[in-house]
Amino acid sequence: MNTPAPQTITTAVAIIGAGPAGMLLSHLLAADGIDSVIVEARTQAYVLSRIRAGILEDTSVQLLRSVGLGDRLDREGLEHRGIYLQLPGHRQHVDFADLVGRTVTVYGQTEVQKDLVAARAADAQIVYYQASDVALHDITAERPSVTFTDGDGTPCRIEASVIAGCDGSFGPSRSAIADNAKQTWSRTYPYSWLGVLADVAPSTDELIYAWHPEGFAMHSMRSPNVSRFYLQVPNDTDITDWSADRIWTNLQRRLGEGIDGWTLRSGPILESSVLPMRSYVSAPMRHGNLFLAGDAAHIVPPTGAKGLNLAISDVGLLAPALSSLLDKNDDTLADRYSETALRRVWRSTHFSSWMTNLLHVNGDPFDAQLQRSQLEWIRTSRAAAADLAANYTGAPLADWS
Ligand code: RFL
Ligand code: PHB
Repeated sequence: MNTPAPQTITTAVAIIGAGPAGMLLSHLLAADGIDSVIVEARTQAYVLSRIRAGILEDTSVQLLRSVGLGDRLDREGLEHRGIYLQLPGHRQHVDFADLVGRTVTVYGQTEVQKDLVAARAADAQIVYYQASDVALHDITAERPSVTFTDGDGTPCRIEASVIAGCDGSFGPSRSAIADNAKQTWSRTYPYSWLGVLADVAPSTDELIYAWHPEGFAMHSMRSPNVSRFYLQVPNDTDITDWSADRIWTNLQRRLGEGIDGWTLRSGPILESSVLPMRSYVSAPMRHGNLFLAGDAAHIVPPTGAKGLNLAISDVGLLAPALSSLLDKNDDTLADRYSETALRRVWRSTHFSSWMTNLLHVNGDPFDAQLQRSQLEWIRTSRAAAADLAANYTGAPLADWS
């Protein structure tokens, strides 16, 4: 039997991955009149239901607003002027708005993805969901291509001017760059997070990050009616060992210890899972005509709330670079993309790692004293608090160009 000739699709930018990086890149390119086609391994329903990040930096909010994605975000997003940092007996508010004049917004990654899917119809973006055998070819040639089998089993080939690898940390894009053409750095952490989504109104007005001798705990939220919690757990934790009762008891103890009169509201648990923590950077973020963005190039532990924001800022830098390359044949920004994006990536990598080391117990009593001292320092030194605030809220993209 003859193998059928692949169906050929021609576009300017072949994007691999319909996560926030891929979908937003396509939307930003469409605003500049640049065509793109997205290839995604999963179904749309699966992509829209993944519970992940929940906090948008000021820079991310500004970027989403500037490209018509601000309506629901402005209506439903919860603007927070700071966070609470806690030691047993002390809950301290770090007021970002006062310290650095910037805020953050609670708006789940699933909501950002829904807005991007809604915008897709207007952009006439094409997304191939449930694609398999996705492979990149000729990434250093003038016309690279991507082959895959679509959801109906038809072999397809996208011919493009450039490929954007937005396929997360396990996708094929980063591996398409030969080992001798890239450098990687990584760190694993000796603990994980148990993440819990609960159908209950938050018991706090802003996020609580709590250091506790039994392990870090965090109270986040998704909306006025839905709360998100995290507990530090050992790396080999089996989720079935954590009953609802055990989860609520631990959250109440770690989040409430010594805080007079504060109680945690509990409710039905909608989802719970164990998330390992890793820092990872691969450089450069461009090889020939392949550009990497988001988790395809870097992973941060979630403590600093940077993963989604880095995906957004990468494509905020990449879209104008590709537009001037493809529209005006001007490669100045494209040539600078990797260096510019990596400066921001390393800042967030440092901050995420620093926040993680500050708040998680590792069994070493000396480290515990250093952590307590640093938390005390943030409470008493405006300069230390302002440093945290500047990093947490993120600098404007223009500051990195
Ligand atoms: P994504 O969101 O992983 O999207 C990549 C897309 O590529 C698709 N893909 C492929 N498509 C075609 N062919 C292939 N062979 C493919 N292989 C993969 C995937 O199906 C997916 O749709 O990466 P992107 O767009 O760079 O966005 C990055 C963010 O999603 C990520 O940084 C954050 O969600 C990280 N993260 C969290 N960040 C936070 O700030 N706070 C959190 O609480 C938080 N929780 C999380 C997280 C990441 C998680 N992952 C990746 C395991 C919880 C989890 C479980
Ligand atoms: C979340 O709401 O999922 C979240 C918020 C802040 C973080 C990490 C996760 O630092």
